[in-house]
Amino acid sequence: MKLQVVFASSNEHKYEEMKRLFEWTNIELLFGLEVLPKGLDVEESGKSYAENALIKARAWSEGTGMPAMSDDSGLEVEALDWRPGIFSSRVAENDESRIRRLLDELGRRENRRARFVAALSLVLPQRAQVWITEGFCWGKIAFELSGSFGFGYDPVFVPIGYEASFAELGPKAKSLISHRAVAARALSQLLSSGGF
Ligand code: ITT
Repeated sequence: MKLQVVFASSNEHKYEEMKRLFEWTNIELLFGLEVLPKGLDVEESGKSYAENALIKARAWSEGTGMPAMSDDSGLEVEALDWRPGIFSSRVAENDESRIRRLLDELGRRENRRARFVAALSLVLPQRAQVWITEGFCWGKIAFELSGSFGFGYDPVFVPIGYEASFAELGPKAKSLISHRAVAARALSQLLSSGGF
């Protein structure tokens, strides 16, 4: 039987990606808002993705009494001194204004090198265990938006080796090469090497 794990997030897009990434493992991810309909207001006070991921997973595990998995992620842009980074979701109210702000700040700058980062944390209270992994995906910021798949900065992020944005490439490409996919593979490898 699969182990039921609550996904410590109110971001449904992230949940859909994570569910797909863990489908073949012996973990069944349940969307946080379906387990706790009012959600949890967790202060992401950490100084790194890993710290914030752990804060979220711990809070949801305590709030539900279940094992919990979280994702803390962000976009880092070289020409902006690697901002917005861990503040990626907090720089503006919605995806559209976050992207507008990013494109305005970058202007016509030629250096558009960027990377997505994701830290995943899994808290297993019954075993008193905590697992954390990190994944990166390098690419560049496009001059304009394109595509309609995904969420967040996907319409302006072109992964290295491709000529289309994540929002054009869609879920198949993301589940192979995204920061989240890399971190998810590392986590499932760790779990299987730990006899999970
Ligand atoms: P939870 O904390 O509830 O999980 P959130 O959206 O606030 O949801 P984060 O604090 O981890 O999540 O912020 C991540 C932000 O980074 C997210 O809002 C996007 O703007 C961006 N981001 C992360 N992964 C992304 C991806 O795969 N595609 C596009 N943008 C992404």
